[in-house]
Amino acid sequence: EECEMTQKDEVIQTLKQICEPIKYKRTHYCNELSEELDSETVILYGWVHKLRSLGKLKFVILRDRSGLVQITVHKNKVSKDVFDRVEQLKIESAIVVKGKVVKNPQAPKKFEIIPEDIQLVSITKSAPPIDITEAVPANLDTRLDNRPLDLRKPRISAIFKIQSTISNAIRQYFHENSFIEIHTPKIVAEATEGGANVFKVKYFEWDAYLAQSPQLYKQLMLVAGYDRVFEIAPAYRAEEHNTPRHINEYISIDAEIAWINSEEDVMRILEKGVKFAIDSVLNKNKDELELLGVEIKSPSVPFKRLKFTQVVDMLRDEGKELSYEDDLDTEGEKLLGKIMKERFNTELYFIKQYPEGVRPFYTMLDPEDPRYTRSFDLEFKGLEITTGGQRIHDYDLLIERIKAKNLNPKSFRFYAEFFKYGVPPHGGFGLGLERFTMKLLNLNNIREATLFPRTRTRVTP
Ligand code: AMO
Repeated sequence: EECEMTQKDEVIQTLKQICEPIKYKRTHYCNELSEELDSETVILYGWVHKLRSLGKLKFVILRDRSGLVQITVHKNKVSKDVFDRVEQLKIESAIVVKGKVVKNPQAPKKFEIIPEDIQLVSITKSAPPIDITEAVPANLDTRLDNRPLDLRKPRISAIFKIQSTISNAIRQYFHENSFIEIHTPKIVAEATEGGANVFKVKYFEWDAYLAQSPQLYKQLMLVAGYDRVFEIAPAYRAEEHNTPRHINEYISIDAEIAWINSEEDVMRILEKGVKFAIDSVLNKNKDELELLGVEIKSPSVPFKRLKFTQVVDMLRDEGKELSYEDDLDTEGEKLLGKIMKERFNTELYFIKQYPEGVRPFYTMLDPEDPRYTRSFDLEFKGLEITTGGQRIHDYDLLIERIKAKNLNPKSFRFYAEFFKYGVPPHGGFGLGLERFTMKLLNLNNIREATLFPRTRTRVTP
């Protein structure tokens, strides 16, 4: 019994240690400090980025999500307690520092922190498998195996701060333009973008799929009379191939707009939204862009528009063999990106009027020439980042097109049925958040723009 008692005491003791309250309230983030705060006492929360010991003099570089700061620990200028604790520190431990800002022209930022108290909140239990300071480089696979640590790197977190600005800006843009935010099901009964890359899921006694796009449901919301809707949510694609541009789960920024006259009405809304997002990054993420060494320019609207057939001709002139019926391949897209940059000094441009054969059943045919469609892609530096177009809103034409694509109208009854009841002409687009981020920041792999990428060979972490 006595033994049980002491065991319980030990557990309580350990728990109390683990749950020890944080002693002070944070006053600043690292990037809010400057030499102007000289002799002020501040409290910082963060991680031990670097440690350097010169015997009686030790340096701790503290990192929080905003940046780095130097803590200088002279044996003679701090309490014995503080010095002892600094001796116990290990790289990447989580600590609280209470200290004084002191001007010092020799310190990296012209000031340093002289600590009065240091609380060891969580000491690292083993050396991190990757180097957060990036002095020792790691390959992408190793980095992704250790993604929560990789994301601690200032340069990597800069990417996701910028991504946050992008999705925020786009959400704001939609709200300011009278869009209603919607949330559509991700477990669905049919493939919308062609059956090849759809994930099947067992749904009780039926087969279902993970949504490749909110396509049919965003359209149904216009059938329902909501006029302008948007959704920012995951979409799933069972891409078999590991490419630098594909992931199996991506964030799709979708919009759908009613009462349009053609796909041009959709393109105008899209290009202004893209410009607004880029301008927001320019305004809000100067530090992050500098850290990444990326220079971006505010694009001017309208973006250049190219007809699909015109693109084929341009690429043929460069010696590429292409037909007017097939989609562009990656190489063609890249070549076009180069041409657009060289000849027109533009990185964002539309390709419109794709051939009927390469677009899904719901795409409106071009009344001028039904071999082509009222559809478009938005290209950014030689990569498609958005697809969109006008949709079919006429019931009979919709059924005809479902059949023409060798699909079964019965399977799409849950959708097509409601086109019998007064549907305005409409269109929309789907913009891939990761591809947009990747191209904006000149990243060479879409995984760099995805927090926890899902790929052919990876479902963890
Ligand atoms: P689409 O299939 O072209 O169109 O997809 C639209 C955009 O989504 C992004 N995307 C991807 N990003 C990363 N990995 C993938 N595997 C992946 N697949 C697609 C791209 C692409 O441009 N329903 C239509 C959109 C519409 O017409 O509204 C659709 O889904 O950035």
